[in-house]
This record gives sequence, C-alpha cells and structure tokens, in this order.
Amino acid sequence: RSGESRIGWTAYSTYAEIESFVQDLPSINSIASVQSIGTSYENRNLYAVKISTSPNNRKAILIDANIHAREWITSATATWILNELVTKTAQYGEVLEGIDYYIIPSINVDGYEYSRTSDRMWRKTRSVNSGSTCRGCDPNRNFPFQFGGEGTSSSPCSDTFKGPSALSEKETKAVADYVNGLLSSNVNILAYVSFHSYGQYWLLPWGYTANAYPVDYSQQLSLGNAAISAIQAVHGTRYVTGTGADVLYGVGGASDDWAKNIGIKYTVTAEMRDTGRYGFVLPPAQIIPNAEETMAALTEVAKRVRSE
Ligand code: ING
Ligand code: ZN
Repeated sequence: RSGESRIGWTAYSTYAEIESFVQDLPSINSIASVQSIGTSYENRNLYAVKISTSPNNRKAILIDANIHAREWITSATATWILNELVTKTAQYGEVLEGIDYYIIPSINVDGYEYSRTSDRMWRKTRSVNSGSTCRGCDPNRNFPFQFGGEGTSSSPCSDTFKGPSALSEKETKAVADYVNGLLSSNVNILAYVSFHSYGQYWLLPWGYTANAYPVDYSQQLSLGNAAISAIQAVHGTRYVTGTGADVLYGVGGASDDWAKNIGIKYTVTAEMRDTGRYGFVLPPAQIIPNAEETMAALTEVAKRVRSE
C-alpha cells in the first residue's frame, strides 16, 4: 500500500504522488483497474480508474476532477473516494452495488503542477498559444457544446480563453475520446459529475445560458436537492443547487453540458468547499471532511442511477 501511505489526505499531493497512488490501486483491490487515457501537453500520463465489483458492464457513473489547475481539493477528493472504495469495499454497498465507476482523478495535470510550483492561482492548461506569450486555455470552455458562447474569451491571456478550437487541448480531447469510447462500447453512463471548487454549488444543466432547462430538469433538480441534503447531513455544509447559468453565470464549452448534450442523463458541476474564506486555498484539514460529504452526495447519485 505504498501509494496510500504516500497520500494520506493531510496534505495536497504532487502529481507524481497521485500517479503512483493510482497505479497501485489494482494491487490493493482487484475491483480497480487503471487505464492510461492519453498524455498531457507536457507529456504527463492521464489516467482513468474503473471501479467495478462485477465482470459485467453495469450502469455507470463518470467523474472528472481537477479540470481547473488551482482547484486542488477536487483531485484530493477524487483520490480519497478511490481509496475508500478499494480499501473499505464492504462498507460501500450503497455506492458500489450494481454500478461501475469511471473516475478521472486529475485531468489538467500540467496546470496542477504549475499551480503547485509557480502560480497558485493558475487555472488553465499550459499549452503554448500561437501569437501570444500567454499560455493555456480554459479546459472548461474547450468542450464542443456551445463552444465560444457565454462566459468565454477569445483572448489567450484571459483565464476563460476558450482555445483555438473545441478540444484543442490534449487533456480535454483525452476526456472526450474516453467518454465517447465508453459510450460506443455500450457502457451505460447515466451520470457525469465534474468536480470543481469553490462556492458549494451543485450546478445542473444547462450551464450555457440562463433560463434554459433540459426536458428532464425536474429529475435533475430532485437529485440535486437530495445530494445537497445528504451533504448537509454530514458536517452541516450548505450547498445551493440550480442551473450553472441561473446560479452563477452562463458558460459555453463546459464538460457537464457537453456530457448532457451527448445523452448522459444526469450531469452536474459540483463546486466544493468553501464559500470564499479560503477559496481555492482550502486548508488540508478540510480535505477529508469535504471528501466525506462529497461521498454522501455520490451515494445519492448512485441511488438515483440504480433506480433508472
Ligand atoms: N466554476 C465553473 C466554471 O467553469 C460553471 C462554473 C461550470 C458554471 C459549468 C456553469 C457551468 O467557471 C469554476 N469554479 O470553475
Ligand atoms: Zn473550476
């Protein structure tokens, strides 16, 4: 259990630590399998972990984390969840029964390392933009649904730069190819959860513009309400739910709307702790409490997916 001991969740990990943690998971428990889903702009490996207690494909939940570099709590939470599921499998029947998980614990890995070593508030990828000295695109404006819409910028120096084209970034392309590959091999992904911080919001589709709702919005909202009640029951943390655009601002090219648009029923952007006291620089002592309440929300997603 070398990977587990290297993480511990009392501090934020380097990507190298996250990588070895992920690689060790199958040796801890064969319910985990690890797949490389590509490489980053700076050639780091990108991973997805499948957690399944059955040899057959079942209903599935997909999670992406750390699309934004400075949102460190998101990969810490994703790795904590993975560790719980592989080391305490018997305790998580409500989560694991009948459902497979596909978890991408850290996707903007170059940005994450840059945020750790050079600029704590870095958000974007680290790709070079032609004709500019400013680096990176906002990966959560780079997906091919409402690309270039509200809340996106055409300036490479902006924190919300959409990129030269949809899926221009190796990291977003890796996610899209992976998800599309699963769907075309008949994996029944019924929920897509994108981990972000901060603000304590459970953001539903559509996020691209205000006052726009998918036809099944009442179901999205009832799951959102169940999830935020479950979160509050753990440590008293209060979330707000509603569409991303109604609650915050309209965003084109985000991963959650893209996932909804390709037919995944339940999609959400989960904006984790806190509401601004520490913001992105959430103290490491809050990693485990944040992860525990997120697990409670995920349990609600699992219950809903199972009943679909
Ligand atoms: N916030 C999200 C962002 O990408 C968001 C908010 C996502 C709004 C999706 C609507 C839809 O800007 C953070 N913290 O990244
Ligand atoms: Zn974010």
